[in-house]
Amino acid sequence: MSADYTSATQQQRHDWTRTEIRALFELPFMDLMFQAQSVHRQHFDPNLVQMSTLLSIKTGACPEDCKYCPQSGHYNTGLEKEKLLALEKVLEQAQLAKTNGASRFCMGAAWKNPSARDFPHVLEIVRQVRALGMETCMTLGALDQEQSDALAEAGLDYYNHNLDTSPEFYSSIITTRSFQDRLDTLERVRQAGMKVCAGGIVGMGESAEDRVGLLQELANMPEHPDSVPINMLVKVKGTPLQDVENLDPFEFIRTIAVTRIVMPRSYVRLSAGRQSMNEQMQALCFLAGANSIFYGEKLLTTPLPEESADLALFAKLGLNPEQLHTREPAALKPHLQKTPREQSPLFYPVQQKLLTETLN
Ligand code: SAM
Ligand code: DTB
Ligand code: SF4
Repeated sequence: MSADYTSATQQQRHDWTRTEIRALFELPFMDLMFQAQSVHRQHFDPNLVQMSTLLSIKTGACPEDCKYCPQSGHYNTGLEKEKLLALEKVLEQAQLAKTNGASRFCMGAAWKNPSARDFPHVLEIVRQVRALGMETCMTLGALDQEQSDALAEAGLDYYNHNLDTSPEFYSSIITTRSFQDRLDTLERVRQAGMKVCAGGIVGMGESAEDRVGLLQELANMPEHPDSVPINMLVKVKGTPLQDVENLDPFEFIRTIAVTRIVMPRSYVRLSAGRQSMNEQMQALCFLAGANSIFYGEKLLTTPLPEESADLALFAKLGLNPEQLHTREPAALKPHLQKTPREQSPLFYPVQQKLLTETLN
């Protein structure tokens, strides 16, 4: 029988062994879900979900060769490349995201690292998005210490930089940088005082042991990442992983549950791949301890579920979007509040504490 990590006295640990993490993955599904939900309830309101909206501020032609990525310049995915977006365009999208109920605006650029030429523009984007009253997140590739400090100074709240997979599988997926390079950037981000967003991708043909290895690396960093995105591979035509075998959905749900247990206070994001998941699978991910999603029209280049579909699911489950800096439900715009379920006498009225006022 594996250890029970549900006790309220469990501290954040940084010494997880692979044997312990493997044992969690191998628990009977019901036992794993119970442990994950019990841990989740010690630290979070189980009915609140943090919502982030993504924008690609520089698209395609990336010099890195990540085998999963539609934006790598090494593969022909038919993606339309775009230069770094003008400030006004970014602000327009950030305002829209805020109006639609997102509390964090995440901006991604297909770079190996930001250039000296583009960097001042990036800093200005951070300052101005922040002035709209949203949390800011960026993912721009590798950073040196000076760049990390400047981003923190400009007011960037989160930096996203994923470990993606286990150290031993890493070079089968990416050859243009190393696992250690990723750890080094994350350390600089932490030194600069920004919050860390770091997670990975599953469903790339990795072994079960690689999923164990990824979670061990994340959990044993000097501090747990504040936010841990767990991406299910979106198979994009033209990438080397376009035909990789599907991962069993239960294996994905188990990955979310184990992430919740080994990093009990981190936001666990049910990240890429939701478009191919049905409502029941997403509900099991929330039950396993996921409490954050990407919400909006698209991820970076691939589509997300319709916003109305997400809100309909939230209404069915009695989930609410989390409001910025508080762990209170957010006030949704009235046009987003009515769902078919609420209007139908066929369903029980699930208590969803939606407020009536608008966000602005
Ligand atoms: N270029 C920066 C970097 O790699 O850090 C930022 C952008 S990159 C697109 C951010 C993350 O998106 C990757 O680390 C990866 O985890 C995820 N990602 C990219 N393509 C994906 C795909 N097809 N399916 C799932 N996740 C993906
Ligand atoms: C993360 O872990 N996933 C997001 C965000 N961080 C930047 C990106 C997912 C990208 C999926 C493929 C695309 O849309 O291009
Ligand atoms: Fe470039 Fe990031 Fe895509 Fe890798 S994941 S190819 S670094 S945009």
